[in-house]
Amino acid sequence: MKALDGIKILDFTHVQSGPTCTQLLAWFGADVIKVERPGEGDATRKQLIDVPGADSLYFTMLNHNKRSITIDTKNKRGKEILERLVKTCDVLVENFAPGALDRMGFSWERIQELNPRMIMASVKGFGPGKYEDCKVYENVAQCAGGSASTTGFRDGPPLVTGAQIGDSGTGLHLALGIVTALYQRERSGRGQRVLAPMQDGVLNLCRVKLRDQQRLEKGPLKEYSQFGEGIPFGEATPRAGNDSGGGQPGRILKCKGWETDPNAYTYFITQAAVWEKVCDVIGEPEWKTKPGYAKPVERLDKLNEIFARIEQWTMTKTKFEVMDICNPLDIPVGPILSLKEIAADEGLRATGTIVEVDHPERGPYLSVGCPIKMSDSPVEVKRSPLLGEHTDEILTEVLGYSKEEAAELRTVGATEIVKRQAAE
Ligand code: CAO
Repeated sequence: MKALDGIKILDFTHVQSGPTCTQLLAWFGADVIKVERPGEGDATRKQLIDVPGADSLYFTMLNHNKRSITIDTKNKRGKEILERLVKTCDVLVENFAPGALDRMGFSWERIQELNPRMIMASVKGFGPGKYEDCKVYENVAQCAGGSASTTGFRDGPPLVTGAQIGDSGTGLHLALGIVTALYQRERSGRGQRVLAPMQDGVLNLCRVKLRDQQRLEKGPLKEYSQFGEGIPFGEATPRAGNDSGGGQPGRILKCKGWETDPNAYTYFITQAAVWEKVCDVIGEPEWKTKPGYAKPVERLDKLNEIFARIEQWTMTKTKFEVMDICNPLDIPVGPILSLKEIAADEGLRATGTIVEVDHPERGPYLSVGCPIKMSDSPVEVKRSPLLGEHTDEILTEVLGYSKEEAAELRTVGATEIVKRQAAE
């Protein structure tokens, strides 16, 4: 048994944000039925192609454990099938551009008429307001949600991060909204709308930066390296390079081999509780009691000097040796791992966070499995569906059409989409 066994998801998502959400729900046991356009499907199927003719890694890595049905929802018969799906499913998840679902004839009001228990969950770029009609991709959300202005170095431009906090981050937010709405439905008997705007999701993850914005109004941010460097603060939370975002100062420091290996670095945190051990490890035992160094607040204007000294030590060790020495002493450090190293990590493979999946078109590939582990709801990662692979079984087994009707619906859908494309 899985946590979401028996829950049917009408997955009307595409690209990354929505598919991340429905993939998680599938891993938790929901039956996720991905509705795609005949002939094309999710645009990511054919984006960033590495194996000619096969679904891309972009698609396969975001759509595990789902079933795919192709329906042209712009024709009459397609709309009929979609209506049946709305009546049958518990949740509709979508991340179309604003207004697309209304134009298709499936407004929230219409969905409630068809199925009052339906939970309708959407990702949009922005919430209600002046930007609500905008189309949004990952980096736009990172910029509008406060991340880009606070990422990077003070003397450089704003930076986007590699972690897909706008897309996958918002998908996570949406998944939480959906399961919470399912829980409420148990008691209310009613569905509801769930909206996760990408700007809001990124801002939620940048919460500490809004904390700093307000602290800045009361005085300089003493844990930022710019304070120790004597550089005045402006009006807004600045970019803080690799400074730690919390109350325990930290930096990225070079390790042995940094001259040739771009990832021979470690993160190093001088947590107050282990300051004395840090001093011993780097060979500065007198700093344990020296005025100006002994107490955390006294050290704030000397962080550059302190981290430069720690770096002299880390440069004599590999990033893994730093970990091996500091970890037993409870000094928080972390090697900068490349994706090559992560792909080979035996620990991540053992827990199923890195998985090898087989695919009929592309053969075996690596993917990220479910990052959330539940003791009573195990996850088995299954390959993503081929386009329309489950159309017949969904029409017959889920929606109750006869085999003949299903065969006819397939032809009608295909014919009508060709006609429409010709007309366009
Ligand atoms: N049959 C027929 N038509 C279909 C269909 C189907 N099965 N599935 C979708 N469509 C149609 C929709 O009806 C819509 O058509 P109209 O514009 O004519 O109403 C169109 O396909 C959907 O298009 P879209 O505008 O959503 O797609 P796009 O590629 O132009 O834009 C994106 C993509 C991501 C910018 C936009 O969907 C968006 O802003 N989504 C919300 C925010 C979001 O999730 N962004 C992150 C995406 S991941 O990086």
